[in-house]
Parts: sequence; C-alpha cells; structure tokens
Amino acid sequence: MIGATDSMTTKRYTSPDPELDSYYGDLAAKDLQPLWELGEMFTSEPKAAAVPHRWRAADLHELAGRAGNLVPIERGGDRRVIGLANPGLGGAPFIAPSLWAGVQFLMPGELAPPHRHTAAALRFILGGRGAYTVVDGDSIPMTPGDLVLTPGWTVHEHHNPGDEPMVWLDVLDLPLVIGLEALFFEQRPGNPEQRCPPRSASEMLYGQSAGLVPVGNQTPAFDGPSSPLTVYRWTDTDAALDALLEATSADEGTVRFRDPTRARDVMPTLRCEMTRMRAGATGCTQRQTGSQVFTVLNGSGRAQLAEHSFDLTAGDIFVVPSWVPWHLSADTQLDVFVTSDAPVLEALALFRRDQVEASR
Ligand code: 1HN
Repeated sequence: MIGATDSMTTKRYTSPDPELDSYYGDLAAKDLQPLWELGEMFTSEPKAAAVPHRWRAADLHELAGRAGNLVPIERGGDRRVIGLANPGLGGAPFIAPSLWAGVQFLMPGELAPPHRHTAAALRFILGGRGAYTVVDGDSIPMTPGDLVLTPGWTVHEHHNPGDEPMVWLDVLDLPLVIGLEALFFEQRPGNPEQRCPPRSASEMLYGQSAGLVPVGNQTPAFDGPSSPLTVYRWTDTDAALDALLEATSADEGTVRFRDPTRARDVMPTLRCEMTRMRAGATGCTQRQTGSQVFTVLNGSGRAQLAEHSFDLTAGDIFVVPSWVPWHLSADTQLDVFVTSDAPVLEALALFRRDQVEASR
C-alpha cells in the first residue's frame, strides 16, 4: 500500500515520562498504537500526498517512442506502457493514490496479447490509425479522440495491423484495486483468426443513436456493472460539444460519457468527461474530493492548480489531487479529456465539490 513503510515492525512511540515510555514499548511489542499520538491523521480537510503535476506531450511521446525500439512486447511484459508517477507518492508508479495513468505505444505489426484483470481500464486515443482493441471478443477500431473501455475482468488485447505507430493514454483504477487487495490477473490464449470489422457490435447495439437502446429477447442481456457501449467516438463527442456550446451560448461546456442504458458513469470506479473551452475563456476555480487526470486533446492554454501554473499543449497530461483548487484558461479553443475516481467517492458518500471563485 502507498504510505506503508518497508519495515514490518510497529512504530514505537516515546515519552519523557519513564512509565508512559515503557507502556509505549509494551504497546509496540504487541503491535498496538496509541490513537492519541496519531493526531496528524485528522486534518480539517484532505491534505493530498499527491502533488499537482504536468507531463509534457513532447517528453511522453519521445520516451514512449524510444521504448518502441528498445522493448519488445512479449508474454510477461504484455504491454509497452510508461506510467506517470506522481512525485508526491514516494516512488509508487501511480499518478494518484487511486489511479494509474500511462502512455501506451504499439508499433505497426505488433500485438499486445489477451489478458484480463479486475482493475478497470480505459484508453483515450492520442495518435495513430489502423489499430484495434478486442474486448470480450468484440473488435473495436481506434482513432484519435476515441474513448475505449475495458471494464474490470473483460478479456482485452490490442492489434496494430496498420502502418502507423499507435499512442494512447491508459487510465486504470489499479491502485484502488491493489489497495483493497482485490486484484486478480489472468493471461488468456490468443486467437490467430482475429479480425476487425469496421464497427464493433457494441456500437451497433448501443451507440447507433442517442436515446435508442435495444430491447427484447433477440438482444443480448446486459446487466453488468459497466456500460455495454465500450467505445465513444470522437466524431460524436466533437459534435455534442459543438451543439452544447451553440445551445447554451456559453464559452465553455462539458459532456459526461455515460452508460446509455442506465443513468450511470461508464464504469463503477471511473468518471469520464470532455470539456471544450472557446479561445480566451477562463473557467471557474473549483475543487473536489478524489483525484482527476486531465489530457489535452486539442488546443493550448494554461492550468492553474493551487500555486502551480502549467502551460498546456495537445497531448499534455496533468493531475489534480484531492481538494486542490484548479481552473483552466484557453488560448485557442481547448478540448480536454478528464477522468476521475468520482463514482467511488459518490458511492461512499465522500464526494464533495465546491466552486471557490466564479469564472471571469
Ligand atoms: C493493462 O493491462 C493495459 O491492457 C494497459 O493495455 C496499462 C497498466 C497497469 C496494469 C495493466 C492494457 C496497464 C495494464
């Protein structure tokens, strides 16, 4: 677990009072801890160990690309992913205490073999065309700006039969699942006959038209915890954002990716949204409990995260830890993909959000 020390011994507290000091020794010997010495735990509001941080697209792509030539994809090292490690988390390979974020690189002709795990994952496609992911037997072509889901325990594999390298963002609830000691992982046999039709079955059933979902005994029953629609196309997201800004005449708008069959987030642990800001817009300053990972799809601007100011260009990724006030401003039109653990906090009645300062 994050924060745990390597030492297996229980901390021994000390006191100038010899009797109390000896009592503390006896407590530690029996693996007991005095709560009255643990006051630091009780901060009046969340004090995140994770720090606000931005990773630049240029660095991520250069370093992911170099791994393309240096590191093969083989069983054991199933995926060529570089993880974004939050500098506040003591060397853990996690962007936030609950979230993994990494950049995955798949070269032409490569195949990332099938496996499944109880951690839920999403891919947000940053570059390349011609590759596809297979989720529980359904092949899903990937193009930039698409959101692809691999809910927990679905078998997934990635193929790049095209001639362009593919780069995408992976976000998983992995540290949460590890922290709850509920991670299962399994390699699965590959299918050499794998092919990719132009559209996934998931899209044909659930993504044909907003508001229309199939019913009746000819359609497969979907009663799992995650969205049966496993891909959200950039063309649809883009059109929805344009329409939203036009309908509201606002200079900023956000759409949430949702399970089309139920009023729920796409997966039990991960919320996904896309924000569009018009050139020159500045958003309101806000903060929320839980962690948020932002990825710039298009445009340039700036993120203010507490006292940290980061300029932003396409492909940059940044993290906003719990309860850190933040706002964005757009130089050009800015499209930003946001993933958070908000569904977990909401389910546990721990979600709080406030607007610190109105937008200017
Ligand atoms: C994983 O299975 C994938 O399937 C990507 O593409 C990133 C990061 C941590 C653990 C498993 C994938 C991952 C991962």
